Amino acid sequence: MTTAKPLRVGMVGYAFMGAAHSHAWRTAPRFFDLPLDPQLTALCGRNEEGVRAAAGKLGWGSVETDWRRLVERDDIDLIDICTPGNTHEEIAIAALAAGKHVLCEKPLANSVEQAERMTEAAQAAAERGVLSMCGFSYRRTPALSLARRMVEEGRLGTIRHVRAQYLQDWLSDENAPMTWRLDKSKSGSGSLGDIGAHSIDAAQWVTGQQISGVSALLETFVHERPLAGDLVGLGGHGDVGADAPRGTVTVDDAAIFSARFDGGGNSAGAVGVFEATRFALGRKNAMRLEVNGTKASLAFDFEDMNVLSFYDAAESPDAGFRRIFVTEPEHPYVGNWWPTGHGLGYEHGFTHQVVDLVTAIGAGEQPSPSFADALQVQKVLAAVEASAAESSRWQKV
Ligand code: SOE
Repeated sequence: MTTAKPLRVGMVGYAFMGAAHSHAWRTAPRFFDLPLDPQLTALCGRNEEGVRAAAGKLGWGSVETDWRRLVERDDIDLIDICTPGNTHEEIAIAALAAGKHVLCEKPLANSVEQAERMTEAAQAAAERGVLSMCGFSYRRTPALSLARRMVEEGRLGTIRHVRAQYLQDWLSDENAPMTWRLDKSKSGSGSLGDIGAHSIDAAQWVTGQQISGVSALLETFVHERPLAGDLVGLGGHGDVGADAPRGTVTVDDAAIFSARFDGGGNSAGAVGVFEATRFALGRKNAMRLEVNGTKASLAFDFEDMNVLSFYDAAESPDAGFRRIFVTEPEHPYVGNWWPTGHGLGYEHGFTHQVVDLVTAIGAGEQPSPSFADALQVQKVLAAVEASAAESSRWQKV
């Protein structure tokens, strides 16, 4: 039984991310020594029947149907925001003002202006010891954490290329029903902000360089989709027929852009190519990153997430890329789980996110990624949308 002081969590939202975060809050203190002991104190959702059922299933102690009530409760120390992006600003700023730490799902907001106000509130709150983090969980996949460690140790030399793809296919079927992720007023953008944001954050974090400019193309392949009654999540195929009433898709289905990086202040900036789509038929959750340096290259594919591929120019040329199985105790986070070779999954990135957040709060230090880090991602998203809107640079062939 831990002697650590409780950290009483109130979470808003209980769909896919709510389930992943609940698992992380429950599991983190069982596998890692934390300075505070997370408690799943209250779950909030607008639909009372739904949130009660979710609280029972996911292990939350009480329920609320209005996030404003949750934020005011004096038995809550941290607000975890797992709702669509159009609600992030209001909830986060109110929570910070009420002295609650905040974990906010990605992307931080649906616009740079919202993200700037959130970052300002977070910086003011930090001066009062109230801390915040944005949930770019892929950073905490052990293989990507190892990739960053290798770049920081100089093992790749000067970075020349970044190649980032996030490929899913759950909307390839033109009759896959509407979801909040396809409504710009809720999601802010489509593939770009939902999955492209992960690639932008991971590329900047692994290389230590920030994107300084982009040239982009956005595409929407399917402009109308059947409306489904109780659809939740990724496009859960409710029993909608092709003749159901149809709603208008107001976001991108695919985002493609080239990027310049700033060099991280100490070397020539890398160049990058990014792709995010939900129409890569056959690719289910292929979050991929390849970094080419002057001394070595690395490559990661989330669909083979326990492996980091590594090519070292110092080895004999016929050595080729080797597969580092990132399951050794000295690899990031791995030592707290299973013996070598047993592997981890998607949910472990969320548990590691809780571990790092709670450790930072316990130490009174700024968690990473901060809202300011997430604001930088938001600026890249906005630049991609602005570039894609200016077709003037597009050279017809
Ligand atoms: C849907 O594309 C989604 O659930 C994203 O919203 C998540 O951030 C990603 O981790 C998995 O795919």
